[in-house]
Amino acid sequence: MKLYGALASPYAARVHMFAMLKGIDLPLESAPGGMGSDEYKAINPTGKVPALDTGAGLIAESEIICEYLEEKYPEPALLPADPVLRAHSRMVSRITDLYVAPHNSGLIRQRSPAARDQAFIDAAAGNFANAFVYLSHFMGPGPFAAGDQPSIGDCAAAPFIILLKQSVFPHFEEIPDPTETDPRLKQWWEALQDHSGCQAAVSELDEALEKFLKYLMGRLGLSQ
Ligand SMILES: N[C@@H](CCC(=O)N[C@@H](CS)C(=O)NCC(=O)O)C(=O)O
Repeated sequence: MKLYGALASPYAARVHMFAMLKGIDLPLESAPGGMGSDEYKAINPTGKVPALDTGAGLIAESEIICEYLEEKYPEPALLPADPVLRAHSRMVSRITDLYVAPHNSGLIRQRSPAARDQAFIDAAAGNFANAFVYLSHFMGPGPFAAGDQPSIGDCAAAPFIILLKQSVFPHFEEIPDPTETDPRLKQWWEALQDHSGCQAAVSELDEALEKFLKYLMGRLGLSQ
C-alpha cells in the first residue's frame, strides 16, 4: 500500500495522521508527474492528492481513504463506538471540508500590500468565523473532536488549523485564531498537544508546512 501525496496537502496530511495514529506504515509518494498532470490523471482522473494505492485498486478522497483504513485495520479504533459520537466526529470532517477548506485559497496573495483587497479579506473573515462556530458547535463532548480519544474528525481538522496557524492567523487581524478565542476549540487544540501520537503528527505537519510555505512565498515573490 502507498499513498500519493505530500504533507503540505492538508488532505494528504489527514490520511497521514490517521495512519500514524493507527500505527500503519503508509509510505507517502509524490504523484507521478505531479498533481494535476496527465501522467497522474492516468492513475487518478481527478488529478488530486491524496490517493491510496491498495495494490488491489485505487481509492481517492481523503475521508474515504480514512474510512477504508478504519475498516481494514479496526484497531485502534479511530471512530468512536457510540453512533452519536461517530456522527460528531464525521461532522467535524465534513464541516472542515465544506466550510473551512474553501476559504483558504487566495488569501496567501493578500499578504502582499500591493495585492491587498479588503473586501476579499473581510468576506474570508466572515466565512471563517461561521466555519469555526459550526466546528465548535458540532464537536461532541471533549476534549477531542468527539470524545476522550482522537478520531477521524481530529485528523481532518488539525491539518487545516495548522495551515491557518502558519499562513493566515498571524497575517490577518480580521481572522483570529479560534483555538485561542473559542473555549471548545481551545480545549480541543490543547488535547492534541497533550496526546503523544497527535502531538507527533502535529509537529511533523507543522515542520513540513513551514518548509513548503517558505518555498511557496519565494516562488510568489512574497516575504514570509
Ligand atoms: N476532496 C479531496 C480534495 C483533495 C485536494 O483538493 N487536493 C489538492 C492538494 S491540497 C490537489 O490535489 N490539488 C491539485 C489539483 O486540483 O489539480 C480530498 O479530500 O482528498
